[in-house]
Amino acid sequence: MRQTRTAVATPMQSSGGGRGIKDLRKEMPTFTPKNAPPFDPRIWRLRVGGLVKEHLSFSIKQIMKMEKAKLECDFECVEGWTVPRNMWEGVRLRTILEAAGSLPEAGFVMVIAGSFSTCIPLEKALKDENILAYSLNGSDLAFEHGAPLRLIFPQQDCFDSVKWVNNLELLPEYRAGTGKTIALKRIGR
Ligand SMILES: Nc1nc2c(c(=O)[nH]1)N[C@H]1C(S)=C(S)[C@@H](COP(=O)(O)O)O[C@H]1N2
Ligand SMILES: [Mo]
Repeated sequence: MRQTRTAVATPMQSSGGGRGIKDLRKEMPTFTPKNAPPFDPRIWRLRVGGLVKEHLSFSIKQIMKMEKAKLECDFECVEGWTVPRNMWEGVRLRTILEAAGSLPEAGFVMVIAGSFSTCIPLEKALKDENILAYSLNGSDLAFEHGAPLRLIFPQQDCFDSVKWVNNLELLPEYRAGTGKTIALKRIGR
């Protein structure tokens, strides 16, 4: 059974005065945009294309058999909340990208989940800490947190940690993704 995670806001004393409250949460809050792509494990694939030596497509079973990686990190959203110490488990983004092999002209990777996307320099994408996660804090990742597979890209903005990733596209140049605009619009910015 999947756990339903609810947001628990725990007001904390801030040392710096000002507004005086830091929005520290115990669990990742849940919000599922209406356009979240549906997940059917029988037909779901992660596709890797664009400037790669080999176009690849993985089932979630295949991904779960690949070398596992764990990452403990805080998750901070531009909205102002933080969830400390999440334990993510999955496969390194690097493992998937190296399986396809990037062509020398590739400079960026577009991480795509349906109409939500973010464009990352390949050099940053290949760092060991970036995980395509299928597990959070010891449980299967819940759909609202991006199952079957979500990126955790700890050195970037919250909207770069794309949920429901189903496509990686290697590009020669930077092309703006839609994620930042979608995420900022949601919080009225
Ligand atoms: N596909 C997709 N991924 C997404 C988003 C989204 O709207 N769609 N929102 C981003 C933002 S702004 C945040 S803060 C986190 C929230 O993750 P959570 O829903 O697991 O708490 O997901 C990120 N990844
Ligand atoms: Mo966010």
